[in-house]
Amino acid sequence: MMNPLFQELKSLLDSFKQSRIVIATHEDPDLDAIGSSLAFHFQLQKHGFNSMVWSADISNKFFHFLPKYSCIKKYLPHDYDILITLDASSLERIKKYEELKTKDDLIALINIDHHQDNTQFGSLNIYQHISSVGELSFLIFDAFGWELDSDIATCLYAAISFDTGRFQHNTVTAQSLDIASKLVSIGANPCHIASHIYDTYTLDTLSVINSSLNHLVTDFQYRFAYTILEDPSSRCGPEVMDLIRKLAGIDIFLVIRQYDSHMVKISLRSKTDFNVAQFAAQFGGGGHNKAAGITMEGHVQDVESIIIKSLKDKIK
Ligand SMILES: [Mn+2]
Repeated sequence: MMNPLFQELKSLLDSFKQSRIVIATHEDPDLDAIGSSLAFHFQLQKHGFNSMVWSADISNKFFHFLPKYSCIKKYLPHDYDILITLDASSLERIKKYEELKTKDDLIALINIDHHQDNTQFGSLNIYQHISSVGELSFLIFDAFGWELDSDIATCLYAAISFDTGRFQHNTVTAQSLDIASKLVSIGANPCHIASHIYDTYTLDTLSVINSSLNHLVTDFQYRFAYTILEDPSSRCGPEVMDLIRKLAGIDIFLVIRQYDSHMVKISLRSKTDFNVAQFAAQFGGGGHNKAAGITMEGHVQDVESIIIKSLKDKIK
């Protein structure tokens, strides 16, 4: 028997075959966000729907390996009937969400996500505690009997492998690997995809990493470590986090990054039961137990003292 929420989505789509569908995802979208959005778009088109992917701030040039990547639109169409959000824990997480039609003006707002702090903002909410929206999308397509092609498989594989840190995070299950294996047999190329995701450093990237390592602060008593990226033009937060979290004897990692002249972004990772999403929530942030983020106004130095003091209080 089909999962009742999947069934509800299927019935809804079947009842509104002529509807115009917009697919949206969170700001500063990652590969789970974009890969899942494209996969949904391709499936909807194959099944006769009028769909499009909208992202007001799509910019990452490393996503170009994704099939038909350039079909993503930066501008919302004048009108549409159904909104599908993917990988967004709240509507506010979507860049320019103010421009979106509200639930009441739509046939449906379908919220598909895997963040534990999802606010259930949709008229239909499909949440699963699962590795990625890529994995969840596979389950939905599978339940619908919607066959995958190699483009869709590539998008979903990229989404899953990215959100699991190359199948290393504790969210990886036998099911994740089973799905990844199926995606590869349909045409996803793990080597090709991994190389496009990870072999992308420039000399600038290496220089930012170098300086962030030089400024690494470690506290082996409280078992946390962090570094600061002061230059807003350096967009290497994930690369720096990837590296510092390999440090043994530390459980909690932070990258505090000046995002623009007045905004700071903080990434948090935990290797223990310390819940970084809960910690982030007190500063208006959120995410998962082991990976979360905070956005705060101010300068990195001010934010640093507030966050680190609060972190130490919490760990105590
Ligand atoms: Mn995700």
